[in-house]
Amino acid sequence: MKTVFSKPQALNDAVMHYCPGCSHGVAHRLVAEALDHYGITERTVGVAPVGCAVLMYDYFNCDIQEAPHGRAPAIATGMKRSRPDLIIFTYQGDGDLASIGLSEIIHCANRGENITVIFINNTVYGMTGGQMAPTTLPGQKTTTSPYGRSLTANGYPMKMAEMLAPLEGTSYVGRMALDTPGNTLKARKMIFKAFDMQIKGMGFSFVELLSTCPTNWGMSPSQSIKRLQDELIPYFPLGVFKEKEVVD
Ligand SMILES: Cc1ncc(C[n+]2csc(CCOP(=O)(O)OP(=O)(O)O)c2C)c(N)n1
Ligand code: SF4
Repeated sequence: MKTVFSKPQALNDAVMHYCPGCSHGVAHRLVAEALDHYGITERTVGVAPVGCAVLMYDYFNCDIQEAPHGRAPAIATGMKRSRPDLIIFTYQGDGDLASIGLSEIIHCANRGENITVIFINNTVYGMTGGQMAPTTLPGQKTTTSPYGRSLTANGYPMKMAEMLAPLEGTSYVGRMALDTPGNTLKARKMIFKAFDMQIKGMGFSFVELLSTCPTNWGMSPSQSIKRLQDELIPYFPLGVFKEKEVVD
């Protein structure tokens, strides 16, 4: 019988701990498909965040290194500089990357470190109970903004892809949503491209994935997809913000 669909080889058979309807599992799969596609699992090291994906070492068949909160880009920098033959990616949430780790990610991108960053933007701190994140939308109620995010008190949501794209060190910057099959395939293409940039030595590549957190949004999985489409996508435009021309 011909196999038409299977689990990527870069993922093992462990049952994931993510909540029903959470995007982390889909994002893991897309990264694993990229590792399979380029045949790089054996020489890839992922850097895990502090956040719900802290346990990602349980799921990937490549090596995974844990990083303190927000410090994945610094750890990844050290690994890539000492072992440039390895493929290094970080996988970070919005609390991890855009709050405590904001300085790390900006300097890493600006230095043009030849690594790939997968950024999960679900507009909250998921693991710790749904606190306001830098990406929380105006008026969004969270456990630390019970009356809704106030622009006067809390400022504007961070648009990380738009912030990183103008930096000279970045080779590829894109944002996609994990809502429909069509957008998920576009996200897959972006993730493949980001790894391809690293393989070709083009410097820092970044893919932001608009994601769901049904548990902390207080919604069902299907309501969460609708919120992603109605509220997140209009605020965080989808697309490729930068793609450097590959030079041999
Ligand atoms: C130095 C430090 N500060 C705070 C924490 C607590 N903490 C653990 S996970 C987390 C938030 C993670 O949220 P996010 O990065 O958005 O990832 P998600 O869980 O939504 O995937 C925080 C604040 C910590 N572990 N270490
Ligand atoms: S708390 Fe949110 S981000 Fe964490 S596993 Fe559950 S749905 Fe996913």
